This record gives sequence, C-alpha cells and structure tokens, in this order.
Amino acid sequence: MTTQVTLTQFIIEQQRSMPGASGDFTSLLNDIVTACKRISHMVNRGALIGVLGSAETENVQGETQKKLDIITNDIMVEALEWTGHLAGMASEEIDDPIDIPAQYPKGKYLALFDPLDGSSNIDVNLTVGTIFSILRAREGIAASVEDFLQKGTDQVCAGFVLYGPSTMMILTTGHGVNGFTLDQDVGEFILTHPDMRIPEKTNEFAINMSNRRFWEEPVRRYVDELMEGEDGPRGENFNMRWVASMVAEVYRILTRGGIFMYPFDTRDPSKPGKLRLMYEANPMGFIVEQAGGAASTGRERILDVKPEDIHQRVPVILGSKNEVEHVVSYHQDSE
Ligand code: P6P
Repeated sequence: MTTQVTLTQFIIEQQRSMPGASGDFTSLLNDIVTACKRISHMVNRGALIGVLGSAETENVQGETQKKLDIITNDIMVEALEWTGHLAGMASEEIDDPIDIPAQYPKGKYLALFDPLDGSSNIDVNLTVGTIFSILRAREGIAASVEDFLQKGTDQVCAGFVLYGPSTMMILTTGHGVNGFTLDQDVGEFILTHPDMRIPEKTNEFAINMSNRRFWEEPVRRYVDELMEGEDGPRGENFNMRWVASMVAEVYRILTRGGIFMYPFDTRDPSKPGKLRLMYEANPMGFIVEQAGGAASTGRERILDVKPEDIHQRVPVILGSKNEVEHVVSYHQDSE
C-alpha cells in the first residue's frame, strides 16, 4: 500500500515544524484549497454550464472580463471572507481592497489573488490558473490599502493552481516548493512533485515576440542572440514557447527549466509591464526563487520592489538563474 501524502497532511506536518504555529494558517490554506477545487470543477464544466465567453464588463486593468473571471473571483471571496483568518483581500478583478463583512471576525492574514490567470485562453480550452499570495495583517484590524503594500520578501506563502490536463497546486511557505495533483475521485490534492528545483541552465525561452518593437534594447539584444542560435554569440540553439498563460509557463519552467519574460514595454509608459506585482509577479517570484531560480524586473529583484499601488505592474524576467542573470547583465551594460 503506497502511502500517499495529502496536501492537508503535508500542511499540518509543516505546521508542527513551526514553533508557536496556531493552526490558523493551516486552516486558511485549506479554505483556499476548497475554493480552488470549486474553481477546477467550474472551469472543467465550461461550455456545459454556459460559463464561457465575455461578461461584457471591464476590470480595473481596463481588460474585458470573462464570465469565469467574475465567477472565480466570487468563489474565492465567498470561500475566505467568513473564515476569521483574514483582515482583508485584494483581487485582480476588483478595484479596491475587499473588506471582511462586519459580521465576521478579522484575522491575521491578507490574501491577494488573480482568480483566473490566463483567462483569455479559457474559450480555447488552454491551461489557466489561480495565483495567490498571503501576507501578514495587523491582527483583528480591518486592512487599509497601506497594509497590502508589502514587499514580496514579506510573503508568508505563495501558490498557484493549474487547471490543465491535471489540476495541480504548486505551493511554497518559504521552505522549498512542492507540487500536488488533484485526485478527482477522492477530492484530495496528493503530493506528486516534492521539492521542485529549476535547472540553472536552459535552452528554452518564453516571450511574446510580437511585442519586440516595444522592448528596451537589453531585452532585444538578449532575445536576438537566442534567435541567432549556434551561429551567434551564444554558440547554441534555443527553443521558444509562448502559452499566454503565466501559470502554465511557470509550471513548465519548474519542471524543465526556462526563462519567462514579460519585459518593460514602451507602448504605455504608465504601464511598465503587463503583469501585476502583488498577485502575479510577487507570488511567482517567491516560488521561482524557492525552487532555485531568479526573478527580476531587469533592474532589481522582484521581491525587493517597494509596492506603491495594489494593481501596479512590473516588468517580469524569471526562471533559470543563469539566464535571468544574463538578461540583468545586459540591463547593467546599457546603464
Ligand atoms: P499576451 C494572461 O492574460 C497574462 O496575464 C499572463 O498569464 C500571460 O503570461 C500574459 O498575460 C499573456 O500576455 O500579451 O501575450 O496576451
């Protein structure tokens, strides 16, 4: 009989190793897991229950929302607001911080999330996911906007759930990265990928090449050299992938290495990148670093960026350490 370790068992055993752990965090994580199981079921049912397509509304990012963007946001909020573990929430889909209703106690954590990352792929049945980040709050006090503006290094936990051929949860609490696969028959996430590590070297890069004319020179120089292959300065050939779903790209990098870039973009100087710091770049940066990779804006470590706004965007260059350092060195050269 193979002893399968469930996510619940894994979290409780980790809690035992933390002196003074009250079990609040364990309970919060289990509530997030329940929400993500519900989202997995909803995403999987898709066209069968009429949840595909546009909601004909826009989010704070000015992006047209899919029906599932709103549905999954509501699932996360409804699963977490009553638990007494949170002092507030922030979501990609909601302009302002989400208050905990007065009838519920305020807890000692903040949850920030992108409820359905890559949702432009949902109508074409490609992998999407939920990304979440947990910060500490001022216990028992309703969170202010300033309470959310903590650096990525202050994260207690970061994770993402992939809704793909398998539903998987990738999680870090600062002690490495572990992957769990949802056993749909049992309804439990099972530890299938313990202690995930990103290979330092890679020959695979991910970037949306159609934006090349908007990149800064260091990124153009780096990508052009990859494209020159073995005849160019790198002396070897590279492969490219672009799924347009960050969760899928990051999981691929965790399993076989690679570098993912959504760099500074001159299209709109008010938007230094497309991806959002608080609930995309920071959680993914925490996970990638914990797996032995690196995560940079090109000019500074993502986890060191001092947040100014809950929905602020940053350039993102993350993955195999050697390649991220290569891109950073080209930014330094240009300065
Ligand atoms: P583009 C999805 O909308 C997302 O936020 C990330 O998951 C993904 O990496 C990126 O945007 C894709 O952007 O411009 O290629 O559609």
